[in-house]
Amino acid sequence: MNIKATLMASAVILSPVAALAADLTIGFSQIGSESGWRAAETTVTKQEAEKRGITLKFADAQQKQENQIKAIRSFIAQGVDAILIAPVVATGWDEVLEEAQDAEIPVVLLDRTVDAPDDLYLTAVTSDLVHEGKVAGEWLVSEMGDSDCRIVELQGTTGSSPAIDRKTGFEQGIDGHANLEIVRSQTGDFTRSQGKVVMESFLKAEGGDSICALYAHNDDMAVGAIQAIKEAGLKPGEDIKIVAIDAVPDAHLAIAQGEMNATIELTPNMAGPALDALEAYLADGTLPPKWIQTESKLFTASDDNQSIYEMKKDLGY
Ligand code: GYE
Repeated sequence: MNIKATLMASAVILSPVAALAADLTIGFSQIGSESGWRAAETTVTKQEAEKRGITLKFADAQQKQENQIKAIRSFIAQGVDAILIAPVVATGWDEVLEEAQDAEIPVVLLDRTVDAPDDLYLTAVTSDLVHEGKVAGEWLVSEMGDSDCRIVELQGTTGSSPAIDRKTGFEQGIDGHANLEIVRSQTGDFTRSQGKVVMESFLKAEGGDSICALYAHNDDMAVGAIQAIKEAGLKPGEDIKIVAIDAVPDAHLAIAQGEMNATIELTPNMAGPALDALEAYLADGTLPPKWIQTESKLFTASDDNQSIYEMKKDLGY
């Protein structure tokens, strides 16, 4: 039903944007549920759509790009009004984004970016992924001073923009401090289980006593690594310093318990800014900036992590 018919039929006169939102159908191609943060993003996205009266068609790709591409093509065939994509990896999107463009369906990227011309999407709602890594590196520099520190790194999903950018940023953060050295770096695919397995291999290869710090591209891998460190008879947060990213509830709990040292917050609410931009664009063609940046905040033991944990634990992580 077109907007005018909707307005004429409705007894209550809505604002144009509210009326528009009440009639929108949006497809959301979500990566999967590899981490607590991703689960929270899904929860919040569904809440933000419901708040606006938007019909959300949700597709879980189980971490596979081919499933995302299939879902996007299905959304196009259904004639949705817009498409949200959290792209699992950075490459391989040009063709399907061109198909959405040809169908005049605007696309908004959530939490990750793609290596494609930016005229193929309306905007990207993400944090500054390089900055997050740099903040983590600079925190470790401040923590270690002139002491030598052999670092192991758990990378995110290979080929994803957060894995690429958070690595780059961390290296920038420790640049110029020769006493800090990354001695092992491997993907844990953003999951707790893989974080534990890879940390076990690091401990076996290096020997627990020679590892000073862990930098994990997300908290879930860090939480898995904490288990491995404990099982090796070491004290996480003391024998091995741990810094990660997301600020999920369990990271705040681990910091409160002295088993982790720092995390950088990533808001799970990328959908709010995304849907605001889409509603404005669909209402009157307002073009948003190509990048809508979300905040990044460092949390350490000096914060009231127990209270933050209590506040965050029921938010859908
Ligand atoms: O840090 C992690 C999730 O794409 C930035 O993906 C996001 C990352 C987030 O698996 O928990």
